[in-house]
Amino acid sequence: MTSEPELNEANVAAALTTRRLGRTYRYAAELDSTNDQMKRWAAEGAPHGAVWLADFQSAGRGRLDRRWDAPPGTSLLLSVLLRPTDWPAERGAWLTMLAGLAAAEAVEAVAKLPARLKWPNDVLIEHQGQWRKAGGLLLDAALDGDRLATAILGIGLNVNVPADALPDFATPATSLLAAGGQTVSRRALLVALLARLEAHYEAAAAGPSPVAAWSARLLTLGQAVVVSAAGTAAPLLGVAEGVDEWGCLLVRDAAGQVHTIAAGDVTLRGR
Ligand code: BT5
Repeated sequence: MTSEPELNEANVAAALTTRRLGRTYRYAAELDSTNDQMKRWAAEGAPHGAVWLADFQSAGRGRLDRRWDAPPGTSLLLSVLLRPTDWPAERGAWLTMLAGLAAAEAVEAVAKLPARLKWPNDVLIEHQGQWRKAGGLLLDAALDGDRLATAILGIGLNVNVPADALPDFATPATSLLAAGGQTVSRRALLVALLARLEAHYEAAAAGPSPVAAWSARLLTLGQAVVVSAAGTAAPLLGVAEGVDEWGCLLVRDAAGQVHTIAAGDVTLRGR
């Protein structure tokens, strides 16, 4: 007898506490990429708050055509469709912040492990004294003129990935199991994640920017960093001094000049 999937439609519907997020829900044991499937579903009219979740992705994506790899049945791999009402395009950056906050809060509430964020889209958990990557966020936004039409928020979190199955990435990886030593309920984590995301989204839709709460969780700030930004030839060395309203990283170089980085990768120096 095969056991019933923990994250199938019926099991998730019975546990959800949200008003809209996850109320329309699709589960797949395996697919290519939840973000890619969600794009198709959005084009077919999926409503605000729809969630597509998979137990395994054969072509999970990071930014810039990088891969997101997770062994079957160990992780949270999902995409949330948001259809913001009258949001200016620049606010797209807020959505990655909201997802980062929600993911960190859900990890802390359910797994009881401290969580931080690394600019722009990593979720970090402390593992043997080192902050390691336990999750990543991928925003695919579509515009209608100068307004956001749809935003697909891809969220990958390493939950019960055994330590010896963690891939060897440039940024050291961990999972909640590897860091905390205990199996974590993926359903409880999903329910908490969607509840936090809904609360943050509704608060942001009503006005205030999430940037202060987000930057308070950013491990990157105050650190010496090396930034590889899209479109720049040489990496930038400096100190990450802060973020602006739209989530751009402000890096002061040795000559005292402040650079505003909209997209790129950051390595914390000396780590
Ligand atoms: C990200 O990209 O971190 C965004 C990852 C988003 C994944 C979710 S899963 C559900 C949804 N559907 C998708 O197809 N994607 C989203 P980036 O910052 O570019 O980081 C990618 C890099 O992270 C890779 O090049 C690897 O070095 C590393 N990596 C890949 N898988 C990882 C994992 N499971 N844990 C930690 N690091 C990983």
